[in-house]
Amino acid sequence: LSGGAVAAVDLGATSGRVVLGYVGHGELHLTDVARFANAPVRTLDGLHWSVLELYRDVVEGLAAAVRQEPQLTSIGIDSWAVDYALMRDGRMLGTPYAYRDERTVPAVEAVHARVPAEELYAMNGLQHLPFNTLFQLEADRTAGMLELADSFLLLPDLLGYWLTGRSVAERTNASTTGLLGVESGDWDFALAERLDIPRGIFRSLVDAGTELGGLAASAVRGVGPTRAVVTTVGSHDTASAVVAIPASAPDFAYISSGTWSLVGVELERPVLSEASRLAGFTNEGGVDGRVRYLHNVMGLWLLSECVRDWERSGESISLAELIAQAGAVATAVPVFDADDEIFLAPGGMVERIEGWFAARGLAAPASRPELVRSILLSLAEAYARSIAAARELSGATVSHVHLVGGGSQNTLLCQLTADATGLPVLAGPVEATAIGNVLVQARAQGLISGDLEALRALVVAAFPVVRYEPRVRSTASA
Ligand code: ADP
Ligand code: LRH
Repeated sequence: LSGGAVAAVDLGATSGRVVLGYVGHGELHLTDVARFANAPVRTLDGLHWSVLELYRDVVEGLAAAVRQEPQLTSIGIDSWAVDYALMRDGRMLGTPYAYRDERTVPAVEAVHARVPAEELYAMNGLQHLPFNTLFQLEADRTAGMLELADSFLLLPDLLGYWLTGRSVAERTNASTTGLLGVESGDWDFALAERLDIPRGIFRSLVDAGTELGGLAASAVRGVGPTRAVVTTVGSHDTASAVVAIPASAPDFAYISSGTWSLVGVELERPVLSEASRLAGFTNEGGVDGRVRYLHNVMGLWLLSECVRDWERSGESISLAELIAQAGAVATAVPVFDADDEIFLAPGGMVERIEGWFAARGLAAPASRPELVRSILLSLAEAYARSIAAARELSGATVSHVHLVGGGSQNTLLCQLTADATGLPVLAGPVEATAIGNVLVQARAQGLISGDLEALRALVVAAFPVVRYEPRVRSTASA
């Protein structure tokens, strides 16, 4: 094992980054190379991702990485799940939709009419989310777009294709499509046939840690000459985040807290019971064949959309100040169901939260600090419910909670989570996703070795966590 440098491209629904990771000789060290904003664009036909802009940002970020580290060995890409581009003869057909687009509303009904939700869960093990890829493909099918396509590529696979010319389907992210057999880990062609999705559009599956090859000439023009190869990682961002949980014992629950909050446990085998389906638990594919048994909680999206509302009216908002003010609220605040699907679409979040209370004849939070506290408390309670359900449904033992991602910087959220779960919360690292991305490609390239526990031991040593103990609950702390 020689040690060396790799680049992680991590695209979140609100921002993307390119990070250099130095790995080897027992060390793990990350430095930021580029950060860029990401937001969907609404056009006449719906909500889309600006993927060309993302690709340009990625190429510019990689160019900076190669300048900084000419000996760069490898590049790995992860992003949010489920979204894809339709392709024909190597060309992208139209601009990919963003998962919050509402075109899947009729598609959900159409899919369930062919394959009832219970049956679907037995096959794919996924929490029902209206944007799971199979519903989006149904919307494309009825729009006549699917018949034009010869393949579909999830977004990290699309970027990997543009960089190398090789088109594959990385397995962790493929598990979020709803078209991967939960037991087999392979495309479920029988299910696809029932949904009239042509077999030919599925690319070959590869595991995280597969070398795709060097950069295509078109990519070298932007990145510059490099010997680095593109290596698949847990290309579903949550899969990469779970790799980098700084766990030194197996009895943990995790919360990957960013735009979404993904709350659950790691298992060796899926849980496919009816109770699990009804509780909204997903069995996503993890790196090294682990199962990410988790529930999608609406996440800090609730807060960032409120901030967007306030900023739209010309105010400039400091997140740190908002959190400090919410922390100083001494009276009890009301909580709402952070899981309610009414919060999925963008825009008008303050009004929608107030509307949630009004629809139930309840008083909404009376001031902005109270609203922010209410959001964080509602999230903490949703986390606690999900962790309790994960334990009960899977039989997993949980003695503490790891909270990673951007949300781990929110000290109030971390404390409220400890209080609501009654468990110690270990917060950090903030960049767990990029770290997991770095570790998996570094292992594939022979810079490090070992199972997930060995990789996590490196994270434990390199990224100290902040510990929050549960406080005894009182009205004033609610
Ligand atoms: P994603 O990968 O989904 O884009 P991140 O893991 O980057 O999400 O987390 C983004 C979230 O982290 C933001 O919505 C914000 O609420 C939170 N966050 C970012 N910076 C801070 C900070 N300094 N203090 C508290 N919260 C923060
Ligand atoms: C988090 C995430 C999550 C998916 C959602 C679409 O970024 O990948 O795991 O459910 O985005």
